[in-house]
Amino acid sequence: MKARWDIFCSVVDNYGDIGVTWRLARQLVAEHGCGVRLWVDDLRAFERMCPQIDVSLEQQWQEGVDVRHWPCEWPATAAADVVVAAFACQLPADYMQAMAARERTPLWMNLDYLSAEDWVVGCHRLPSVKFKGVQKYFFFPGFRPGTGGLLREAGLLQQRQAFQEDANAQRQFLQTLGVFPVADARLISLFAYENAGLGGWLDVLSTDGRATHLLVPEGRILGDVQRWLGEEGLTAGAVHQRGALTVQVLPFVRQGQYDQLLWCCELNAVRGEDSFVRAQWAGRPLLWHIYRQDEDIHLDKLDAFLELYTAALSPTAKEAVVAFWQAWNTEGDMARPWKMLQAHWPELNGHAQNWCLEQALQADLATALVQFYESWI
Ligand code: TRH
Repeated sequence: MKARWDIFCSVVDNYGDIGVTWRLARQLVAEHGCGVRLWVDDLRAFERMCPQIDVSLEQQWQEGVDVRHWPCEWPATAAADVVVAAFACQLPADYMQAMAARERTPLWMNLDYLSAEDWVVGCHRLPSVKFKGVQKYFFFPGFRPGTGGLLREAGLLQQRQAFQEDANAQRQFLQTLGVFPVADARLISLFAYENAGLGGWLDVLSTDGRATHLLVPEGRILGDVQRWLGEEGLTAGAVHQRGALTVQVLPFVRQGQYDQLLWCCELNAVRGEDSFVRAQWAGRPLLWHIYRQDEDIHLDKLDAFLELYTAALSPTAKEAVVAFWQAWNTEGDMARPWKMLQAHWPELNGHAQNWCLEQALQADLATALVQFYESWI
């Protein structure tokens, strides 16, 4: 009998919490035959990326996953064989009792935040707290060997490659979003938090010798886009041109469609955790807007990733990437680093593909979790 899993997701903000757990839950079902209950406290955030969700239901099946609304009043329920608390969320007290009451205690893990910092390797799979004999473990995703790896569905890179080799498929996909770029336009996707540095970048794109078509899914960066355009109330479908730059607002789409959008673009500006990983699987240069944390500790995480990601680049290409990412994350001047980046584009493009292949050598996160469970029992 395959193991039963309970995954707990508390939506703190935005879409990363549900984005990661929904992806993991589906993969455990589809590729490992696990029985998965996904407990989510905010079905509205879930609905954005999975529109078939019925937010009024306490229980529903979605793509083989038993989706449960995580209610304030916890229902009496038996604990599963494997329990994943995503991003250090606190489990319901009654559920913890149910874990302790099992004849064979469950494997209890905290699925941590993604970081490229080197201490992660030493902490991955270490025991954490204990509750009445039930041991909790840290489980860290990561980029380095010795971490839990990254979420990556089987066949993802082959699918991506076939799509990127098929200009027709890309054109048709973009058309479904209402996107009709002019010939030879540079496609850039822009998913980011509010960023005062955006204007400087858009200025340089609008005066560039090559046309750019900027695709902006509805979200937090839209205010800055509107300010730069001098337009108000932009919603999905809006298209505005300023010089060489066309700005188009897109609807928030399903995760699978968002992947395809990333695969179509020459550069993807992404944020948080899950879109950041998906942009790496796209095999194209990326720009990461890291989630801001108190006392700027996110900047250490940013540096750690940059150190790893740029290790194989030539010194000047590395300098360009570092300058570009740091400017974006400190709301600095984007014009100069953007120009530096252009001078290294072929190298950066090849590097993005190599990085993707290198990361894919590690077991994916879902497989690593299953392997941990198998070695634990
Ligand atoms: O939304 P994010 O900023 O999420 C998170 C949360 O803020 C979280 O609390 C924090 O800890 C974490 O960042 C670091 O960014 P992220 O992680 O990229 O999640 C976005 C999800 O939305 C991802 O699964 C991709 C998905 N998505 C779509 O499905 N369709 C879309 O159109 C877009 C733009 C995104």
